[in-house]
Amino acid sequence: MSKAASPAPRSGLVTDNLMSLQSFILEEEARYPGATGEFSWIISAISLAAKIIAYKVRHVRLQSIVGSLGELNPQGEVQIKMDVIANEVIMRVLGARPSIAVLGSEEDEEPAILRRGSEGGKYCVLFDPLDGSSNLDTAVGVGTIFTVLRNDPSIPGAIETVCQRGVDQVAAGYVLYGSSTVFVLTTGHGVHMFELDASVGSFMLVKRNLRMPRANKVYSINEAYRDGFPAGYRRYLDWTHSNGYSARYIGSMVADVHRTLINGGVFLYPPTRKHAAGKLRLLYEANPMSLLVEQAGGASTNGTERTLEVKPTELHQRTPVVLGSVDEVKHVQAQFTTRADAWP
Ligand code: AHM
Ligand code: MG
Repeated sequence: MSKAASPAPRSGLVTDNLMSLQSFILEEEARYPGATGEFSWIISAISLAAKIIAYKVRHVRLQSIVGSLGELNPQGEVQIKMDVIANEVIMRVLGARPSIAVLGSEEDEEPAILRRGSEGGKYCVLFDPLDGSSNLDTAVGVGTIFTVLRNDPSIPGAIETVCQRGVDQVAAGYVLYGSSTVFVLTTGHGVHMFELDASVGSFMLVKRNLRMPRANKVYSINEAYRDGFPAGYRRYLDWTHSNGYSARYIGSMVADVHRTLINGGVFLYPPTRKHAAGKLRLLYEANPMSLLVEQAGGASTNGTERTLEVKPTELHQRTPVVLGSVDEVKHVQAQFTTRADAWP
């Protein structure tokens, strides 16, 4: 049904016809004559994985599957069992899609080559299967973050293939497993939000073209690390304290960025004593979130450069993160006059 033929919305309740993520992607794809549908299959696979993970996260305590396996991931952190399960679910669901060339995960040291370009591998997917999983013990929201990249068949190595700048992402998004399960997606034409309706088993569109507020006096940072932040971040915090700001920090990036997208404000993970280049990963955490934030009208920087323009050199590369409402990011940047203000 065309939009013009839609029934008139009842005031404040219905903003659009009911639409599932599946139909939304098909509609998007129809805008590109000659599209083969392969891209839609990837998003559909991610949404299937998200439904499986959402179910498992919800039952995590009942089934007593939270707990350390005692293994270390490539960053030297103890893996939590639910991370492994989420990773496995995404690998298996995406691995079955014939257009996927390379899969890269926070949980695996090396990206996995599934198909060469000559075998039909057109896309690469990088993801953090369960970000913030250490929060599962306390029932805090956790999430999956993903990015879809093109596979350049002329590049032989998997790492070189996936080390693409954020501006070249084909699509990016996250799934928040919170009080509801929310799927937020961009294919470079705005940001769209879906919620899992468990009764029909589908993600339903709840917000098309989400725009984030231009300003909101809220900052989100682990202030306990303050003494180890570069000078510009410390000055910024002093400035917020005398300018009527509030602090909100969950410690789960997907949940913190989701709140920032909806309410506005700024989310920061600066360089610290422990992590001189910041803790968060450029390719599958900062880049997808930066594309979403920019597509919603916000901004994202690593302190000296627009995050989406940084040329990565490694799959698990870390980066400082400052993202959120345009005016709030500017207030942070106003404190960076020399490089040493932003980097140790
Ligand atoms: P993880 O990938 O090990 O789960 O760590 C990433 C998480 C982010 O979700 C969150 O923004 C950050 O770590 C919180 O770190 P900290 O506890 O140092 O504030
Ligand atoms: Mg993570």
